[in-house]
Amino acid sequence: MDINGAELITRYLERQGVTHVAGIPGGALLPLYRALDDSRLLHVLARHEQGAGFVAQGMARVSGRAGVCLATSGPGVTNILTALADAKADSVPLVCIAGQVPRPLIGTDAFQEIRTGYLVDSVTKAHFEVRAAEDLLDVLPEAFRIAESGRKGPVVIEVPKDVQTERLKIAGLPPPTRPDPALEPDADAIARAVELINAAQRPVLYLGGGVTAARAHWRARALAERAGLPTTMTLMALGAMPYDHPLSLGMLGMHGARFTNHAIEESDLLIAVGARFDDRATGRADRFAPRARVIHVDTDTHELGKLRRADVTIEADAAAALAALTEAVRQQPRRQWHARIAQLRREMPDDLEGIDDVRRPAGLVAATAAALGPDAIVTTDVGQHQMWAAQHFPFTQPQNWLTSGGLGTMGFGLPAAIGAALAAPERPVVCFSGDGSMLMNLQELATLADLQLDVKVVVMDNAALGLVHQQQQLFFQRRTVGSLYQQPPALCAIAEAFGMPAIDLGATRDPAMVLGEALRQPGPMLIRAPIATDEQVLPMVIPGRANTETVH
Ligand SMILES: Cc1ncc(C[n+]2csc(CCOP(=O)(O)OP(=O)(O)O)c2C)c(N)n1
Ligand SMILES: [Mg+2]
Repeated sequence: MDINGAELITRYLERQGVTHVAGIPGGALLPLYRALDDSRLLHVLARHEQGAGFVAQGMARVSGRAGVCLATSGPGVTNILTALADAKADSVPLVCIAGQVPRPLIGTDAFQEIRTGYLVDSVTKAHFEVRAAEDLLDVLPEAFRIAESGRKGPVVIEVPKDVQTERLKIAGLPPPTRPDPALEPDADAIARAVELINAAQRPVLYLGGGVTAARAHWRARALAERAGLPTTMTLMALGAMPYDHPLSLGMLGMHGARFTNHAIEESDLLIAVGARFDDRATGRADRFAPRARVIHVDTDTHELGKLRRADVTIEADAAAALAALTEAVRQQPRRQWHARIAQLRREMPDDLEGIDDVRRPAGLVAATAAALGPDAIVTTDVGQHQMWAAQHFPFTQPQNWLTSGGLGTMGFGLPAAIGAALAAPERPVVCFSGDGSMLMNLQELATLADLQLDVKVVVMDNAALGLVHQQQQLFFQRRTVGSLYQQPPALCAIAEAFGMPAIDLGATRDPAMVLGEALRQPGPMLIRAPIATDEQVLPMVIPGRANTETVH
């Protein structure tokens, strides 16, 4: 067949099963956009390349397959960097196709020329600088293989404009790519881990985002139930164990429940699966689970022993390792340990203040969850609202929870919600945002209005960069520099100006009823929820201290 480089890209993406590409056109990508018009691929026109990157992330986090985004050379690439870095930090599979100036101009400071490879190197799993159309035959499958194999992540393919128009004759398209087979665990390591689990008196299963990424949550539940393991989750793994499961300890770390952090403090064995001992989860590392031996399961060998020495390391896919452990461990009721945890839970009950009042953060999250039901997909931005959603939304499925955990990127929530709704059009999607984060990718309201997706954006408006404000109040002598807004924007009027309906819970006498009605209405909606500026996310581990030292 006789095609050009751009057509080769679109034909391959179709073959690979890609349905949507999110991006913004520009000079260096126009041949590819010409080819899109002849393809079955649906183009999602974002309003900023960072938004396009997060739309692709939303699709990827829900579907488990690589999301695809497009950015033109120069400013398109610099704009999309944050979304790539975010995908790297949270191990989200992405393929970003970036334009580049024509080959003869590379290295001449041409219009919109940038050294893409140099820029993206530290925030991607791999990047390819294509210099001939026929190289795409190898690069395209390889990019998807790398993005979706092992520890997933973002890959950039840089394609000069004249490579997109270069004609070539090919016998056929490369076949679609499958990820590499999952890494199987070493039998000796499993045997040593099983011995430790069987002998432990106070074990805790510690699940991270790797369990969600591997869709291994049901295997984690099976192991926990067989071996009687109380189970805690990082922010990234919420839902891996349903919130109301008797073995669930909920979230650990900086804003985790106190009894959870205390249970970990008392544990004699930590079984970490797809978790990387991030400082937000561990608090002061040398005081995290100080009496515990450690079994560490991860598909990425660089994580094993990186922050905490492990007694047994298992380099393997989470699902495969959990299956092998479940098959071999002894069934144990562990009544004493469970009784001790129940006692800790009674002594340090969850802070449920405001849970029945939609004008308070906890109540707003709980009422939203009740109205949307268990199938809802939740995205968040970054700040207090993110932590309130994490603490109070009753998660039962980890792939329903999309949050920027590793990089903590304000502006993630809205475009990720758009991507989630594209990947799962039959499901309700809600984005919990903050008045600060909302402004970081506000322009994507236009994308949402175009697409008319069933996405509700609940903005907790506290006229503040609340999480920063809280830390200044607690730890910086109340010097609230730069965290309070003088002139809060009229968010509902803004949404309406973008062509979206909006309601203000602050302008009604019955916010609970209005909220429920708004959430049940199909299509997009912005819901403004005024929140008192002095509301705090509690408990909170004092920065730099052990997880048991909290403000609460
Ligand atoms: C892009 C980016 N810039 C700065 C920060 C630092 N930061 C973390 S939370 C936060 C405040 C977020 O404010 P808002 O979205 O209103 O959420 P709130 O905490 O008020 O609920 C800031 C500035 C960040 N996480 N991301
Ligand atoms: Mg705020």
